[in-house]
Amino acid sequence: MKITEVRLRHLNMDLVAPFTTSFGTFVDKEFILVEVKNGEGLSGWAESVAFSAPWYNEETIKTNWTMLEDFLIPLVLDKEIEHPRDVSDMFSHIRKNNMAKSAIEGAIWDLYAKEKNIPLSMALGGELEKIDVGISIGIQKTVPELLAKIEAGLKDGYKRIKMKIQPGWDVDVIREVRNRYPDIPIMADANSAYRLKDIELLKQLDQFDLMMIEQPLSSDDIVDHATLQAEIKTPICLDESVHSVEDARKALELGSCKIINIKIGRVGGLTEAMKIHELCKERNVPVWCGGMLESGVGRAHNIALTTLDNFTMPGDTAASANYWHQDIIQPEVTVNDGVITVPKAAGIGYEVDYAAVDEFTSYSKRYTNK
Ligand code: OSB
Ligand code: MG
Repeated sequence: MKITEVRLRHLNMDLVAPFTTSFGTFVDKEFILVEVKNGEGLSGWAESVAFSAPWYNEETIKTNWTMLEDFLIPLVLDKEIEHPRDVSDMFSHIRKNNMAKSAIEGAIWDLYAKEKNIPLSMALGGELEKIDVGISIGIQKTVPELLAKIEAGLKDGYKRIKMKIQPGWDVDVIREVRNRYPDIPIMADANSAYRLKDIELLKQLDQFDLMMIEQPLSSDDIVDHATLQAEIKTPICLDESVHSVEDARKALELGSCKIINIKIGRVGGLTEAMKIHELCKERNVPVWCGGMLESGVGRAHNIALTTLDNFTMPGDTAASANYWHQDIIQPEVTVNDGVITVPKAAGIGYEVDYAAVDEFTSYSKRYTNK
C-alpha cells in the first residue's frame, strides 16, 4: 500500500459533562484527527489521544503535531508499505512519542482494512462479535452525585463501574458505594496519586472486594507496584506504567500487577497493543481496553482491538452519548445492556461524518510530496 496524502486536523469537542481525574479536569477535548489517503479514493482514520497538557504522559497535541509533521509523516508518505504491522518498525529509531506514532499507525491499519474490504477487527485477527464494556466515572463534588452517576451507569447496563480516586476521595467514598451496592463489579483508578508511604490506606481497600485498583503509584513505576502488590489482595492493574510489550514483560516478571489496561495510544499503536495482548494471553493475565475520552474514531479502534480473545474484562469504551452531544462518526457508538455489537463494515466500520468534523476543526494541514 502507498500513502499519497496525509491530512492533520485539530479538533475541539465539548464533553457533555466535566470529567475529573486525580491529575485534572476535562471540560472539552482537543485532539488531532489523522486522515491518510491512498490515491484511489480511500481514507484511513485515527486520532491521537494526547491531551492539550502533559498530565497523563509527557505528550501534548502540539508535540504530537510536530512529531507527525517533522518525522513520522515523511517516513510513510509515498513509501511502499507491505503491511501495517511494519509501520512500528519504520518508527523504531524514533524514541517514545507513542501517541503520535499510534495516531498515524492506526490510520494506516484502517486504510489497509478498507483496501482489503474487511473490518479492522478481522484485520487484527479478532473474532468476538459483541464486546462487554464498562463505564469510567470521574471524581465528583459529593458522594450523592457519585451514587447518581453509578445508578445511571447501572441502568444503562454497563458491565462494571470504574470510579476515579485520589487522596481525600478514596476509602470513605468507596465504603459508601459498597454499602449502597454490595454486589456490583467496581474498580478504582488512582492515576498515580499515591506513593508507597500510603500503603496502610491502600491495604484498607482490600475489604471492598474491588475487581482491581488501577495505577495506584507513580506513572513510570514498576518496582514499588511490585512491593505493593505483595502486600495487598486487590489485584493491581497497570495503565500509565506500561508503554510497550517489554514494559509489560518486566512488570509481570516483577509481580507489579495482575491485570493490564491496554491503551493503543499509550503503547505506540495497534501492533504493539496486539503484542501485549499476546504476551498476557500466554501468561494467563487478563487485559482490557482503556479509554482516553476518544471521539468515535478512536472509540472504533478500541472496539476493533477488544475483539481479540484475551480482552476478558470489560473496557472503558462507553457509548458516544456518554461523552458527546454529537460524535464525528455515523452511526455513533451505542451500548445495549453493556454490550457493543462490533461493526462489520470495512475498516473502522463507522463512516466519518465530514460535516461534523468540519464543525469541530479549528485548523488543518495537508501533507504531500507534490
Ligand atoms: O486513566 O483511564 C484513565 C480519562 C482520561 C485520562 C486517563 C484515563 C481516563 C479514563 C476515562 O478513565 C476513560 C474513558 O471513558 O474514555
Ligand atoms: Mg487509568
